[in-house]
Amino acid sequence: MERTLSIIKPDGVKRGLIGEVIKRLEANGIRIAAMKMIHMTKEVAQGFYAVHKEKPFFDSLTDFMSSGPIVVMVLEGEDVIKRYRELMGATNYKEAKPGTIRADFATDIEKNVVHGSDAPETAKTEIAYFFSELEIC
Ligand code: IDP
Ligand code: MG
Repeated sequence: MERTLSIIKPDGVKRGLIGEVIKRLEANGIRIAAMKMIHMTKEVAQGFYAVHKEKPFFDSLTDFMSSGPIVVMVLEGEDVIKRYRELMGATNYKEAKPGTIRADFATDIEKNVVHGSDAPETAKTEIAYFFSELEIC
């Protein structure tokens, strides 16, 4: 059993896509073990995306991620890190497979609706960034 961190980004929340994303998770047998809505400050977004701090898109990305509420979830299931990344689709929605969340809903390489951890170590760090063990069911 594996865990991963999922975020419905500010564009997804603003555009009314919370239900759509959750529907796809549940339809694919992915269990939601924790969920909350938060509005990150710029500093919290910078901390979350610290691995990207040298990237040219870091400032714009952290402005975007702190521009409105997000839904953060802990997902649980067998091989869930990879399975959820497959449901999300490629970072660049233009390269995402048809039927993935990003292919269907992203409008921009930055505004791509969802986040998902990319490996077991990052999943662990990212989950701990938002949730205490008591909040995970
Ligand atoms: P991921 O979300 O698919 O794991 P990462 O490379 O970790 O992709 O990048 C984190 C986020 O930064 C992306 O989801 C996207 O919102 C944004 N991003 C990535 N590459 C670019 C870019 O080239 N221009 C603008 N934003 C980008
Ligand atoms: Mg990433």
